[in-house]
Amino acid sequence: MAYNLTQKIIKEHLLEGEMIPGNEIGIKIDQTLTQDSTGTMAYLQLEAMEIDKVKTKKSVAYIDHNMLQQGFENADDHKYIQTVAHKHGVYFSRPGNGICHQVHLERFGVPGETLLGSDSHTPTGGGIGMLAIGAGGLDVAVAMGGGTYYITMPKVVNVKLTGKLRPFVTAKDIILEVLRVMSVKGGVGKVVEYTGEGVSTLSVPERATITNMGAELGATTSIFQSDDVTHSFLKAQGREEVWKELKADADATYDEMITINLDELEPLVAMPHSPDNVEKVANVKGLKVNQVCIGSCTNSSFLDMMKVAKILKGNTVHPDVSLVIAPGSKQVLNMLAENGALADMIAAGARILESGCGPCIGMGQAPATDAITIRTFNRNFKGRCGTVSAGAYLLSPETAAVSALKGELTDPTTCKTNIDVIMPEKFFVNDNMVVPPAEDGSKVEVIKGPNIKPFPLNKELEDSVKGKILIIVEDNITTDHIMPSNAKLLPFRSNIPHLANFCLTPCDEEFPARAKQNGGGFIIGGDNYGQGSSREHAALVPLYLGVKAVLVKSFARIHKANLINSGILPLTFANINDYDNIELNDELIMENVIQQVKAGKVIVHNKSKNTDYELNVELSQKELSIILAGGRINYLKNTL
Ligand code: MIC
Ligand code: SF4
Repeated sequence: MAYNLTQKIIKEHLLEGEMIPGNEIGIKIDQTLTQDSTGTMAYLQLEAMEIDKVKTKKSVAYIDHNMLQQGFENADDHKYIQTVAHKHGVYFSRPGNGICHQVHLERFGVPGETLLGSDSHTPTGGGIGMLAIGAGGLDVAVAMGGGTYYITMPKVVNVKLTGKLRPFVTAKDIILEVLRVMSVKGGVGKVVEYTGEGVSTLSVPERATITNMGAELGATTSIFQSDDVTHSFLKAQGREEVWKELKADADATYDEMITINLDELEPLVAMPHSPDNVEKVANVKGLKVNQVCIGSCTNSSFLDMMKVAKILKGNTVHPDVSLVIAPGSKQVLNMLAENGALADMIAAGARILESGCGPCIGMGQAPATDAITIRTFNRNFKGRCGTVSAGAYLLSPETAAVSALKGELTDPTTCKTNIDVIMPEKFFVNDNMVVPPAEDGSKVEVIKGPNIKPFPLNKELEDSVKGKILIIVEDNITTDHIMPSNAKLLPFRSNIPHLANFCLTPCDEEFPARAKQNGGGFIIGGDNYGQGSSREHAALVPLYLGVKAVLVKSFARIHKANLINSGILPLTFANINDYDNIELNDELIMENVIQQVKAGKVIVHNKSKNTDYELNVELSQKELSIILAGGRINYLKNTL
């Protein structure tokens, strides 16, 4: 039988289930990664599971998100993660070493292995042929403990790349085109596998830009073959020995097919406020720009930075523009410093930021009121940059750099500079910012400062569930809406009670107070509810506020898994028109819940309107047990 690459890797890691799309499968996880903003919860959960030493081939804890030390909170989190990692067999990537996905690709990723990361952009690893999946912290903690990871066997979409990119048309434009075609919910339940002659024209960092931003499709992950290009990249990283060739069988089949002709692709831009709101740069050119941000896990490689430096060299950033640049890793920054490219950037007026997420997650550099900010990042949800009235546009480093000089959105293909960059035969390798775990963890003391509060635990599912509708939200609500993250809130990722005061406030300022007043209740949502980040805070905080069930038209994958792990019932309307017949403060009652949930359908009575709704309960057998137990931790305790 012929297999595509996704199926091959799944088959090699399959522990439970049948590889039929839609079926639940359990796979073995080889590697994990965490970052600091989701990591504290993941390690608190690892500790709660009483696991002494991780059982993966490699687990790495990165510090890259929560980097503005305005108070003791970040520093507390970092200290906790460093000590808990040291104790439990996890490598620790110190602040300054770079963004988790960039560093992992450079230093740790292995073609053909599975990687589970507590960050939605973990699929970056697909750029070197890993099956790399984003998940909530608890799922990652379970995987660190050697537990099986459960997913729905995905459909596989084949994106066939033909031709070759023209100068100034980039990998970012490829993924923006895929987003234009598939939309932010088009990838749910699917893996996107890239093939075709265009693949061999793309370097590993370019492939990683594409798989990284595949997260915005809602896809389980995205993947490229491991070939000569991958070999050269790993060789240049001094890691040739981990390379192996991997590709789909010649007669492999796919569930869907999209073809993109790279010869014809043009520079693209995602307009506010969604990554799939894609336009040609040529159609929006001339837009006055106030801020330009270059970096993030999508576009901060050595290759990207060199192209930017070449465009900036000998020029000056437009007087009305603030240009900030954050190289993705210490490796990248070091190489730019050594070859003079950093000096070119600084001379042109770029403001150099440390290697981390920075403005991408609103950690500083919030734009001015009503400002236009153009970014090489992957998300432009309203308010994510820190300024609700700002308009954020997503585009390539080339478009960003050319526009920073002009002061307006500019089609980069009009630029005459030669920006050819040859991939280095040897990257600068120095892993001195990675602390290996202790030989004997039993002697290591884990330090928990006062910012680190316990996480909430649910109770067994009750047979009668009632409460009020606390909020009704529209389609495509992101976890940035549910649990906003910015410079003010990110330091409190280990403090659920504090975060609770901000839950869903971008949609309704009154939500936290209403939830507290009513002792909890229900959330009503539209399609693709919970897209975006993997942060399980978007489930833990509603749990803390007493939310019992979330009733929506459809869910995004990771958020649904996080709700289940928290023991919150994820329900979908059998008849989506019912969504229109519900009002804020309506009182809902579900009786005989346990039996109904087991049967896969729940009748919800709306007491205020004296009407009934039918809701689907789409859970695997295992998820059902987790929901009945009141969440994953209770389930694990019961099964041990
Ligand atoms: C993001 O890009 O939204 C984040 C911040 O990296 C999140 C993780 C988090 O919320 O901490 C993600 O992508 O999962
Ligand atoms: Fe960090 Fe932004 Fe990447 Fe999330 S998307 S990991 S915040 S750089």
